[in-house]
Amino acid sequence: MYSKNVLREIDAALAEISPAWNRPFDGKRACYFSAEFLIGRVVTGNFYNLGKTDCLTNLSSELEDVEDVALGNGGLGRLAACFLDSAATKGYPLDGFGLRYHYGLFKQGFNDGFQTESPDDWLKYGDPWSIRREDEKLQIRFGGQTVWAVPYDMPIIGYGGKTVNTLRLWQSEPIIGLEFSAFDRQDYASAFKEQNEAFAISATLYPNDDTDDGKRLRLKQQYFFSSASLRSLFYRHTQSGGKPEDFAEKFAIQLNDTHPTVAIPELLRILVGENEMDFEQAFSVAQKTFAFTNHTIMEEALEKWSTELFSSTLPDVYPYVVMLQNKLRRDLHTKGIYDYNGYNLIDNGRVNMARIASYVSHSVNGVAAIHSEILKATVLKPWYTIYPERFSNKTNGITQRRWLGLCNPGLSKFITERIGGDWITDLDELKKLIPYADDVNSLRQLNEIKRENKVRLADYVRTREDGFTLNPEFAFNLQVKRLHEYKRQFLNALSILDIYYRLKRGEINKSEFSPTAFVFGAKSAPSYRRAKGIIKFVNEIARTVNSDTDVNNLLQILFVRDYNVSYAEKLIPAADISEQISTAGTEASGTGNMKLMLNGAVTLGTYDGANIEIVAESGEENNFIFGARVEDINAAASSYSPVKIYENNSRVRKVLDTLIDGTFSDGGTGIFRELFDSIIKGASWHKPDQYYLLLDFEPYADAKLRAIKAYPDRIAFAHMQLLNIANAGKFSSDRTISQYAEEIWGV
Ligand code: 26V
Repeated sequence: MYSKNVLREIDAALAEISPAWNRPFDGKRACYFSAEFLIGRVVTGNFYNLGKTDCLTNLSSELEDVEDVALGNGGLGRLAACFLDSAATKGYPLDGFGLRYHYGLFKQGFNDGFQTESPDDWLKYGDPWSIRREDEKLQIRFGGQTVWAVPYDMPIIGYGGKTVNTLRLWQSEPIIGLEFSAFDRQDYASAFKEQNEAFAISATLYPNDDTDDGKRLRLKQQYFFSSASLRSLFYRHTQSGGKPEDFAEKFAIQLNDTHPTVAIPELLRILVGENEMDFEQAFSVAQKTFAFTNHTIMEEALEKWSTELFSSTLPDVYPYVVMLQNKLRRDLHTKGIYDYNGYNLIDNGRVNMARIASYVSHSVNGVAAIHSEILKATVLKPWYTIYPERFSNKTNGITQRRWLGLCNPGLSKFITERIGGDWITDLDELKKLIPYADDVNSLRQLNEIKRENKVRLADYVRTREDGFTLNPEFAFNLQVKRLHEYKRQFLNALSILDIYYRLKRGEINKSEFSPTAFVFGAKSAPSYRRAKGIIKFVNEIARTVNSDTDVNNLLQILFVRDYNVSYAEKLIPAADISEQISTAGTEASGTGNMKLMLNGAVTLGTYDGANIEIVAESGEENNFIFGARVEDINAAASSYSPVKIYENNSRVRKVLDTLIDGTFSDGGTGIFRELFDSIIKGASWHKPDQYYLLLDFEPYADAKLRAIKAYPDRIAFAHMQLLNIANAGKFSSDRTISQYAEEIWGV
């Protein structure tokens, strides 16, 4: 909800930025095509960037009532939002293009510890930042269906307000004229059916970020926004006198994962089919236009569409996929390659989107150093073999405006008092904090700021989590991210249970153990059974431990409800320990790890994704790194036997058995037995313990205890925390976006 005061300030802000937003620009622009933008509260970010910090303080409680814009699932969508902020701040001409979902990511509730979902009706109280551009709407055709694509433009305001870029989100609407005939015939059923089918295209964000379910509606969404975006750019280009063959000189298009990759054959269709360009030239224009970022190596998430589905949904586009496939074979022949394995764009009756993107782009990148190497060595190896010059790494980043300036005013002030305020637009400035890591007064102050953030969080949690009272004297251990087996929240849960039983058995001395609150935040895809089982398991452990007076002066466990960007802004500034425990080689980068580092949490993590670069910057001695590396896992794989570990390790047995011995109840769903089996037995579609929880169990438990035992030396711990903050400069998305702009887009 927007209060009158907030709306008045928004109007003032819109008036203030209007000249910058409408300023004509005729250089090259970069375009970020993304199915997701996970922005959070637009109003707070804009007030911050416009320097309206007085509004942020004076209207803070009214701003709490404003809905998040949650048009994304997790890391990929949030990265898109950080990039927009950074580009506008650095003055790069970068616009975002995506879908205006009527419902964003579902809101999460709990019922008896199980996740429930309800719709995110974010438009209920209006969308004061967006402008509907009625005059720029377009018709989009799918086989037999035609719908309107109506653009809504949102200003993206850089810090200081000098550059204002645009986020253009497309909304689908029925073409009413077509349906009047049905009404005339009094054929209401078919008239409404057409209407609903048109609205359906942009109605909801798909909440799974784990499996490619190959649904027709999702392909329609992808084509809908990709085609509309491309055509609006092409129209702008030719209207201002540009020639079709010069398109790539005016626009660089970054494909955020494969979701917008259908833009590639669509551009070929526009150039060849509508502008009579020859195919080879069109290919060259497309290749100069597009660049591709991969965000996951998880096989299940790599998009492949059945040719039947693709060609029936997009009959005008499919022929260009076939033409690409034919050209690819010719290209391979000139290179002397006749084995198409790993290359076929249409493979086994399926259109492989990552291959199309790798073929028709001039740039392919991963999102952290290790991930980019894994891409070259595995998933995209054939493409790296023939086009090595295309491949590069662009380590992710986060915007320090939202993830420090806005969410942690106490720490921001601490920093600015010591090194000035230039870090807001130049995060490498934080290095100047290094000397303060040995200044006891500063470290005491840092601890005091953490404490205040914990108190603030505890107040918030009390109102949001049915009176649950976090103890701000505890160390706060945080694992916040989407729920996935590869991220291993289950391992975290098992390790907490292990600590609990060892405390009770006296194996861990209570007087040596420092009180710790374990906080989880995560949404599971609604159809992801095991992930939902893990949520229930954590909630069951929490109920037992929190009510056990033997230990509840030492342990607290909380799974927060409906973790989202705004909740993250409260949780992250209060964290001491950042759990980043994915199986080595599975987390492409992670970006929550960077937010936590920047807010002074030490990393308890594996050698995976950007964790590797994080500890390279801040020092292994200032973090708690453990477990198998990618090479270790590859070496262990063939002989790995979780059953043996289970049989030989009584601690492992004790905690795993709670799933099947009645210690905890899964409400008769059988999901706890399934979780147990996923480790011990496997299933038809996976090996037992495919994410190597038991392999890392002991090293993890040890590292965790070391971190917990380090906490009571508050000065030594704050020293590590301050060195994490001081060395976080690399992880600004300002750095990342400059690399994209200079090394890929040429803007
Ligand atoms: C995947 C899929 C698969 C098909 C069905 C719909 C759907 C929707 C979203 C996704 C996203 C998966 C990719 C993703 O979010 N990757 C994350 O990207 C972050 C930013 O680069 C990175 O930090 C995380 O490590 C990575 O998991």
